[in-house]
Amino acid sequence: MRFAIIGPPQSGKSTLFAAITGQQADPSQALQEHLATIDVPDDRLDFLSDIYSPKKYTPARLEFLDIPGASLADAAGQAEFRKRTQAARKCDGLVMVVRDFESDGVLKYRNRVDAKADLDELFSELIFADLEQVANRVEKLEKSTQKPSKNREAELRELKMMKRVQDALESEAPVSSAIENDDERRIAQSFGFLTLKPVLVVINVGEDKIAGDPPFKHSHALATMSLSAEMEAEIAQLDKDDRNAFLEDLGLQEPARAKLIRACYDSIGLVSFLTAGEDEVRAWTIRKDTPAVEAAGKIHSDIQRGFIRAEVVAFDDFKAAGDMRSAKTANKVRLEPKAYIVKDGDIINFRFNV
Ligand SMILES: Nc1nc2c(ncn2[C@@H]2O[C@H](COP(=O)(O)OP(=O)(O)OP(=O)(O)O)[C@@H](O)[C@H]2O)c(=O)[nH]1
Ligand SMILES: [Mg+2]
Repeated sequence: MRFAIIGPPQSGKSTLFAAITGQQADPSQALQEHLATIDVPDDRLDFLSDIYSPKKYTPARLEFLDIPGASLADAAGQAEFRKRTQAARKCDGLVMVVRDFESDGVLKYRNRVDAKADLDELFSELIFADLEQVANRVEKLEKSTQKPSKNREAELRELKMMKRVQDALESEAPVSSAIENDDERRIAQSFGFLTLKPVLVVINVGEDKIAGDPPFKHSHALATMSLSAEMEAEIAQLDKDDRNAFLEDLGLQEPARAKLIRACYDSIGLVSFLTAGEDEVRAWTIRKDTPAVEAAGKIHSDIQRGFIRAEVVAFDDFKAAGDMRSAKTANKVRLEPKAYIVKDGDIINFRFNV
């Protein structure tokens, strides 16, 4: 699962990328895309790890792609933006970064610092880009459905949907607002529409403003966070003890990066179930509402095939009990059938027989 980091030039995207990945930004590579795989921070996994001291520790993972900005102020910049944003079409979600910090050393996009206006402009641009693509598709389908063919029925259905999508975009609503069912979602996804993807907005604020609520929200965004990318990048460079001391000084519980990464994970409908033992403590990524028998298949097809029962304890119950034996004594460990819907944070031991 991959998230694209997009936004106007010099808004702090690469700085945020450095904070997320813990890598140092390399100014000589500022004009390039960067891709990195990161561990999803998970306190539950850390707790289990302290108990089991496993040989292997395997958290859930996400990928982030840092895309350089392009000015939307003129046609050449817009064309460049379209070109650069192609890579985002293959991503599962978007992180939009806009600048809300003052700094004389950083070139001002459009000669101003106006995060809200930058965000509106960016959303409009994504809508235009999708609209262009939809219009092409509609034109093509209108032609092809004139003639009889074996795909005609399916094409007529798609045309109907694409026209609905076009109407939505023309009234500045995102593609996601025009999708009516899973089939349509699959079709729309295959086109990589940008405004179909979940969006998280990051308002890159000055260090004096990190504590407050975000100064504004956008109706198309799933979540909005304000943070200081520069400070987050510095925090990411500290070792664990220094980091905790630093956060405590600021009155923060955790770095904003952890919250952002988890929000990304949630936004695409993913949850984790956990397995724990001396060999490995591990988070497994599944879609929300996945039945136990399918979750078992994530680990191994044999476990899915020979599924008998899932031994499940919710993480919070496990934590309250302190260990597996106490959780069992307290009747917190349940035996669940194939159809049981796995919850985020379930610790599972699958019983199977092949
Ligand atoms: N004061 C301050 N400066 C920042 C912050 N975030 C980034 N900067 C600075 O702003 C400049 C641009 O940051 P980048 O992260 O390279 O911005 P970008 O969005 O990747 O820029 P492009 O890739 O060119 O579009 C750098 O000099 C950063 O050090 C911040 O939170 N506060
Ligand atoms: Mg950059």
